[in-house]
Order: sequence, then structure tokens, then C-alpha cells
Amino acid sequence: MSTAATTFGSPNLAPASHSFSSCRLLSHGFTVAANRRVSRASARASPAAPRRRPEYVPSRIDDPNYIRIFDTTLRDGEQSPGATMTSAEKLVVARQLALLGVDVIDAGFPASSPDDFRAVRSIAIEVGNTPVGGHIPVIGGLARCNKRDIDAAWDAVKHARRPRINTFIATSEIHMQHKLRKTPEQVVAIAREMVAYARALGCPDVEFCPEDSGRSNKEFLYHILEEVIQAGATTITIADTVGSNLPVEYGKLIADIKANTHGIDNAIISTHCHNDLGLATANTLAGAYAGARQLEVTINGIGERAGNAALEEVVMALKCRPELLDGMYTGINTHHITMTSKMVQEYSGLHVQPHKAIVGANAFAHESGIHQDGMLKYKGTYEIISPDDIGLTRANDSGIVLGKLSGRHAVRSVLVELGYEISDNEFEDFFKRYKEVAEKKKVVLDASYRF
Ligand SMILES: [Mn+2]
Repeated sequence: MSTAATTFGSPNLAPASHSFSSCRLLSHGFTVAANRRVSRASARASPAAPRRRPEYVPSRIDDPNYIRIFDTTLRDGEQSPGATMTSAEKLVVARQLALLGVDVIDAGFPASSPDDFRAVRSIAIEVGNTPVGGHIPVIGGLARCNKRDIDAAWDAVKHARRPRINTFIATSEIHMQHKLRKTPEQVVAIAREMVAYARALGCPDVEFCPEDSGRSNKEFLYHILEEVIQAGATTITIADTVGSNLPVEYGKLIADIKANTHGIDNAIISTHCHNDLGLATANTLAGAYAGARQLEVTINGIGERAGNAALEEVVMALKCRPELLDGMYTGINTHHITMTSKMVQEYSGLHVQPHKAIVGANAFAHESGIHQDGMLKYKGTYEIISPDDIGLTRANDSGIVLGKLSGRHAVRSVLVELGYEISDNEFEDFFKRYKEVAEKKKVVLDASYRF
């Protein structure tokens, strides 16, 4: 239904203007007219007013409300069965992620294959040195806690202006015992040593993730995190690796880590949530609410098994409801969401379901008569987000899709749009016949009204 261009790879897309103001649900309870970008000059004073992205410092963020968006589409997303992308495709997606304004691009796992090493290296060289709207994203590479992986990650990302090594080791009893076959103290020693090794290579920005944090003993987590922060970790990532946490549980885990880990103020806390129970976005927001200031997400929510938290869902929730999220905001230029979603669908081969939040084909479509009537009168009646806000151009302005449940108002407005002028009596006759056809077909006319 979108008419957005489908030629990918061109960096010459729409200008990177930010509009933080066109969400229809605002903190003061008033609404903004549909499809209207509010310029910075006219932006109202509210918690969602545009702010500058704070200067990047690995271990701290000078604005307590700023949320870093760490996109792992090219790493965790690529771990989706069947989603493998070529290094050339990954470079094109990375350019698009920079345009979208993500803070960190998790570009891949350099030790996993020579092609992935090349992909991460070329992203670091090009995207990691090219300012887009005055901003250069951090380029990260994944490494297990061993020297070979860390060396490969560093060799790939060191070309970027802002390189990051992202290393991990499992900390849950079940993983340490059955997968690593190591004692907890051995795991702590390895983590501390490998974080220090990554810093000693010259990497100023090291992320450490206790894998399966969501099922790890909390006291043990506080202990290992204290050790790695002391060894130089600048971001620590709390991963619900298996997607089993509930929002209240995950939020408490982040809050407890913040309250009980010595030295935690010297690092950024990050979320990493999987969607096995359909809770990845909810858990991510609970994490942010509890103090996490980096959120790991993927475009369209792709990723291992049921996927990761979706960038578009997390970012639009933060944008739409800042009053409930303590005024948190991101540096994402949401106008590029639709284009980025389409690109990742095409390159990964993973197509989103029609009712997928934000980017599904039906996310801004209205078929029932009651909803259509509301939409034709005032779009805020049934839409909390302006399609314009995510760069979606609809075939018709109100997102009307004609079907069995459509009413007179919508059917008549479509006829007028098509250039038919008919009397009230003629319309009643037409409408009766329309309903007969509509009962037999799923959609009478597609979004562009072609039979
Ligand atoms: Mn993951």
C-alpha cells in the first residue's frame, strides 16, 4: 500500500529533518493535525520537544533523558534462519541505518566468517567515517570472550571513527554448567581478562554482555559486572537471551543492577530482549523506564527464533508517550522507518505480517465503516501516529480499504475521488450492489482502487 520508492542503496533520500511533534497523543492531551510536519521553529514546549543528540562519550550520556539506539539487524537480525545477507547488501543497510540516525550499528561477528569480517570492515571504513546530519554512528563487532574473536573484531572495527567491541560470555547456571563447562569464578576471570584485553588493544569502547542474564543469579551478575566495569567495560548489556522475562521482572532486574552494582555509574546499561513470548518491546521499555540508556533493537524485529525488540515499535512508543516514559527521547529520524523496513524485508527475505505494528501493510489501513467515517472526519479518531511521521505515503489520504464492513461515507468518498458524480438515489442503488459484491470478496478495491 505504500508508494515509497523501492530503489535501495541511494544515499540521496529525504533530508534528515527531525520531527518530534507529529504524534497524535501528546503529553498535554491535545492533538496535532494529521499529516503535518511541525517545524522546529513552531515546536511547542513539551517533554518531546526536539533536542540535540548529546556528544558521544562511550561510558556516559550527558542528557539523562537521551536513549541510545543500538541496531543489531546486521548481527542478531542476520542470525534469523534464512536471513543471511551478502556483505554488499549489509553495507547498503548500514548506510540506511546511519540515515535513520541509529547511535550504534552492530555490524556483524567478524570471527564467524571471512565474508562477515569484510562486511564489518567495509562498514567501519565507509559508514563509520561518513557524517550524516552531523552524526557518525559507532560501529560495533561481536566477539566471544577469547583473544581470537576479539582480535578479529578489533581488526574489522578499528577503521571506524568510533569503534566498539561487543563481547559476551554466559552467566546463567544452566549455560555455565552445560555449555561452557566452567565454574562461575572461571567465567568472571575470563570476562575481566578479555574486557581488559580489548581495551589494551586500543579500543576505547567495550560492551560486555553476560549472556542469558535474564536467568542468571542476581548476586553473581552484580559481581561479574563490577569486575568488567573495573576492567574497562563502557556499556553492560542485560540480555533476556531466551525471551522468558516478563516486563515487571525485567524492569526490576535492570533497577536491581543499577542499585546494587558497584561502579555502575561508570557504564551505560543496555537492554537486549528477545520476543519468544511477544514481550520484547514491552521488556525493552520496562528496561528503559528502570534506567537503561541503550536499547538493542532490530528493524522489523528480526533476530534469533522469534526475533528481537523491533526498532520501529520501541522508537515510536518513546516518541508517542514521552509523558509516561519520563521524557525519554532518541536521535532517530523516524521519517526513514518505512524505507528502512522495506529494505530489510527485501534483503533478508523476511516479510512482516500485514498487521505488524508500525510497518505492516495494514498498520495504517481502515476497513470498517465506523472507523472509516471517523478517519474521514478526523484522523486522530483512529490513528495515534501520522503515517507521514514514519515516511509512509498512502494511496489515499485516509487509509481507506473497501471491504464488506465499509460504510456509505467511505464508499462515496472513493467514488468522488475517482471522479464519479452521482445523485443520492443513484448512490443508494450503487451501495446496495456494492455490498453484494463485498460479501463475496475479501477486498473490493485495492488501495489504489483498481479492480
Ligand atoms: Mn540476541
